[in-house]
Amino acid sequence: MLKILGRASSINVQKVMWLIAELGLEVERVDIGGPFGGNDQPDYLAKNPMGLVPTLEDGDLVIFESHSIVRYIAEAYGADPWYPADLRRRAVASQWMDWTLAHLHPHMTVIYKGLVRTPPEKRDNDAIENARRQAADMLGILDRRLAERPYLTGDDPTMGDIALAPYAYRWFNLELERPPADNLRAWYDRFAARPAFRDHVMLPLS
Ligand SMILES: N[C@@H](CCC(=O)N[C@@H](CS)C(=O)NCC(=O)O)C(=O)O
Repeated sequence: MLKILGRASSINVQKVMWLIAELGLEVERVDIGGPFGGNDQPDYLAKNPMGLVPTLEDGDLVIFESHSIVRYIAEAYGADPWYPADLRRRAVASQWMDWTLAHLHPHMTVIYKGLVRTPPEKRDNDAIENARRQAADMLGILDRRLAERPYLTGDDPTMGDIALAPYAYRWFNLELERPPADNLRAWYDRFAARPAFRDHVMLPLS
């Protein structure tokens, strides 16, 4: 059985758990990180030297980095469309996964930590506003992409959407100014109707 080490409130754990649920796989998840701690312990650091979550254990295979875990599970246990059979669609899905970590995640982290985990009197409002503008620009790119197709690579969701859609949940549910993005909203609404997304991503923001 797959084992995921990481707290359910982590967006990177959520991506992995959402995919596992979509595939109907059995999994054991252990609360590590955040208020649960444990990620600074030698046994955890031996598995994930970054001391971050998630970590996947599948038999004697241990890997960290959420998008690598998503790619592995999608390929090892999934099938088309999550891990697209078509090489070109797979490359595009992979491209969006990398784009997410490089260009969206850093801004969303500043916004999320600022608005959810920092009391108002201690917030760096300039940093939050700067990150909001940059995230809005990135999500504008996504919105234009989604004008042409219902999901990132075409008519079906893939591992690329798994990596990205959890940020849309946060974006649309935090108190912040959002430029119009009808295609992004329609794409997000499609996931919000899926039980697996509701169970693993649409959790209270904490
Ligand atoms: N690039 C890594 C980032 C992992 C990461 O930053 N995880 C955060 C939670 S989203 C973490 O472990 N924070 C410390 C903690 O939870 O104690 C990945 O995608 O897995």
